[in-house]
Amino acid sequence: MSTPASAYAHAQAVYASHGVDTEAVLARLATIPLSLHCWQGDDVGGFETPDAELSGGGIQVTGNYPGKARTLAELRHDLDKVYSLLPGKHRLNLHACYADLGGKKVGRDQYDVTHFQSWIDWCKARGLGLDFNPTLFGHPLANDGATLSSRDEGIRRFWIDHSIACRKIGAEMGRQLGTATVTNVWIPDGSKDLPVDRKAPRERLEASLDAVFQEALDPRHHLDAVESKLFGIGSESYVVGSHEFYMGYAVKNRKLLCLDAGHFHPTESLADKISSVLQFVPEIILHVSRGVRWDSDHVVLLDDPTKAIMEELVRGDFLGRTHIGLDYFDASINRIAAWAIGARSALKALLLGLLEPTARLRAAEEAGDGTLRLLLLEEIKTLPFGLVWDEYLKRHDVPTGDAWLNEVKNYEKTVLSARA
Ligand code: RNT
Ligand code: ZN
Repeated sequence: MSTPASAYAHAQAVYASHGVDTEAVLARLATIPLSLHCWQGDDVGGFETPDAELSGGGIQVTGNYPGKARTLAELRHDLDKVYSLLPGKHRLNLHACYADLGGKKVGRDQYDVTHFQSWIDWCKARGLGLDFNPTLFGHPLANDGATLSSRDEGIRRFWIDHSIACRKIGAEMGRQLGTATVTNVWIPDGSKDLPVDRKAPRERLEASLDAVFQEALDPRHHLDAVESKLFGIGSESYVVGSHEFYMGYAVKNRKLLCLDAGHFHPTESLADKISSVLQFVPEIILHVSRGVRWDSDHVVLLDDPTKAIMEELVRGDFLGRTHIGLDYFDASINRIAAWAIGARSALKALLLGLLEPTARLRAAEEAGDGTLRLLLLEEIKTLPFGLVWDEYLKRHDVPTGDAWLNEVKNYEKTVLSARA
């Protein structure tokens, strides 16, 4: 259903009465990229071997909805579909296990840019920036739950070499595409049951990271990030790379910190962390996700935690120091729809944040008028935000409402159903 032009004009007038210029907001929104995670398309498997699938690492994809991408070509085809459902220009977030090895067996420690040139070219043709991640899971040398913190020097060396290779690849991606690649290190290391020694693995992890980051890379092409976690499947009692560990590491070494919405106690607010963290680290990455009872990586929704994150980025003027990435994987529903629902929800939350009459709220707060502040926060919730969102989609030639569901259904009928 298309929105009559007068509907947007009405919304524009309502927001203007709150001191918000919707035209300026739509122009700003169009400049903010999401880094779309490649791994929703094939359940975090990658294509290093013909039957690659996620194993180990304590992250878990559930569901077996038909139509999963089986090859790089299929994944790219699916990505094109997803991008066509998103308003604005975005980025691609790639994991090293999506290397284009041309059927050859190559050790992860031997990866170089040639294995990713087809991705760089693909992104260049579409005007997409690239972000990157070494893959320290789904591999025999990660099976005993330790990589960069392993007691075994050979295992540590292998993952250090892989991570070094990935930084070099990331820097080349950033150079060729003319926009810095953020390479994010997340490791699954931890222990299912109570460890006696919590110290030595963390000391080894710090030493390994120092080795990984030894070579300085040009920040115009490349930025380093580290991602913490609270617990995982098989690492319930201890995670080497905890929040305190990486917060300390990032502050000490001027690295970016990656905050994943599923990686904290469920009652903690990720939104609340942003202003603290950005006081001490130069920039952050967000992994916008939705944990349900645990780090389950459900599809992102326009829910209160997501809205609070985006609100905070706007209120604190943090957008210029934040790289917004997505991190969820659901194989129980149409994967393309899952991808697009989550990304569209993140964009909606961002739009809502940008539409907030923050100046009025701030004035109430500064005047010590908590009553007015609360009243306004409630009133804002029923402003005609949906009309502005539809206008944004329309201007970017992206389907709204029913139309977009039809597109996904057509894609399922014509493309996905042919994948046995
Ligand atoms: C795992 C982390 C990590 C992964 C991706 C695939 O708990 O969130 O970011 O989801 O690297
Ligand atoms: Zn994450």
